[in-house]
Amino acid sequence: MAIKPKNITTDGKREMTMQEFRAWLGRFDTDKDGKISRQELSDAVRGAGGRFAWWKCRQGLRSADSDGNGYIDANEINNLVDFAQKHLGVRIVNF
Ligand SMILES: [Ca+2]
Ligand SMILES: [Ca+2]
Repeated sequence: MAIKPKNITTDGKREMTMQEFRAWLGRFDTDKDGKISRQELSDAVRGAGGRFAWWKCRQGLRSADSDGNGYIDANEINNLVDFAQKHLGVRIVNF
């Protein structure tokens, strides 16, 4: 899946707003249920470069999934921001 990088910072991170981040994550919601499952998150990580260990993904899911149902839903996407900035090569900017 080709992601067109719009803004790449000097350290190689992709800058996006929270809105863009949600939209970007939405592309990985392959079954369109509005939630990011563990599998979908793993695909997202792979799409972002693929050099990250599976357990990191699981860790990210576990820390972001505050109600522990195994899915990142719309309210929990905010929790993913930290993970994404560390492991997905993105930087969330506020406007
Ligand atoms: Ca889904
Ligand atoms: Ca959840």
